[in-house]
Amino acid sequence: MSDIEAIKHKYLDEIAAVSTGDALEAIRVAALGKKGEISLLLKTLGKMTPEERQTEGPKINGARQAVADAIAARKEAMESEALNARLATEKLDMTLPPPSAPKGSIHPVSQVMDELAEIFADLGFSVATGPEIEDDWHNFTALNIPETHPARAMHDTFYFPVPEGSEELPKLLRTHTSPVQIRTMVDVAKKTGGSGEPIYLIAPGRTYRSDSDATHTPMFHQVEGLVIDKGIHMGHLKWTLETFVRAFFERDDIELRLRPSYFPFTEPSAEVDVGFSVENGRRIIGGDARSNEGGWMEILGSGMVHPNVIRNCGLDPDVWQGFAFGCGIDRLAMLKYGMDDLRAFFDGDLRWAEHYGFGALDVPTLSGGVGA
Ligand code: 2NL
Repeated sequence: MSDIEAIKHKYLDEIAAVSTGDALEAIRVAALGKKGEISLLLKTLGKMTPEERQTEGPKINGARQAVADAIAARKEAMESEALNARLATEKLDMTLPPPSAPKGSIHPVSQVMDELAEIFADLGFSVATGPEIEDDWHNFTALNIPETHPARAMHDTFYFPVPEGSEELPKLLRTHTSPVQIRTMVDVAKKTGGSGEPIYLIAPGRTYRSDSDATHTPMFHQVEGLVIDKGIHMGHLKWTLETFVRAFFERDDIELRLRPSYFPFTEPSAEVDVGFSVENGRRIIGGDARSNEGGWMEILGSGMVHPNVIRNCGLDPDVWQGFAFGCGIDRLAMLKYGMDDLRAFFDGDLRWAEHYGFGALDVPTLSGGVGA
């Protein structure tokens, strides 16, 4: 065996025996590095006679190529061995149960809003929304509550600061969702050039009053309803509210009682009570309100839209009449689902949300029972 053959085989043996990347790299440097044994042999070619070069050149180059190929092959083999070793130890057991993922739930207020939308959609009402930061005109003036009206004091309004020297009335956080209906009526009047068209809508959303105790939070939710059409009267109002309350509490034996009241934006105005009774020691909405344990509970305010309000929005009150009502959503949720502390609604305690919340797929439907 020539010297070159011997050198080649020495390296091939070493390469076959090596077991780490570092050791393989050391062999590469010793054989093929700048001062490697085979690299130095290649440099001797220059000093040879052409005849010698003819025979030695292929041998030396062949040895260099063979060693380089062996190193590459060994490297690839070691990498796949390492991968196989990892695959063997890091095997996933697909039969193990997966770790449980935290699951969100639908807040009772959102659930009730969805139920309201479902019930009123069935009666031909759409859902309207609007800004929570309002101006004085949409929140008060248009609703027949002029600047000096005592009803303003009843609202405990949150006002925004006014820039110094400005003559403008302060912006405010809406104290009810009525401005949404005002905006709709104004839009309809504009769109129809004052001639008007029927309006059937509910406006659910956040409202704000500077009030805080066990039954009041500074932010709360309200739903208002508005009907504007020709020949609308109190009978339509009472039927609509009765139908709504029976669908919402999912009982047909719920009675309503309308009591005369006062709101600046309705005339006449009525407070609406629902009858309750006691079943199995628990107070429930519906049943015989006139029984010993029964009684009446106020849940809504309502009335015929004041002609001034219709006129303020650009419609003719001699042509268009309507009714409106307002109701606290948080209170509806408490009554239906048995929560007793309003403040817990907005504390963000996940245990409360988990206990009272609804599954994402518990979509209210009339056929399934809106609260199913
Ligand atoms: C209550 C009373 C009520 C209205 C809200 C209304 C809206 C327009 C015109 C006329 Cl745009 N009225 N809303 C009417 C009567 C009562 O709410 O006690 N809410 C909790």
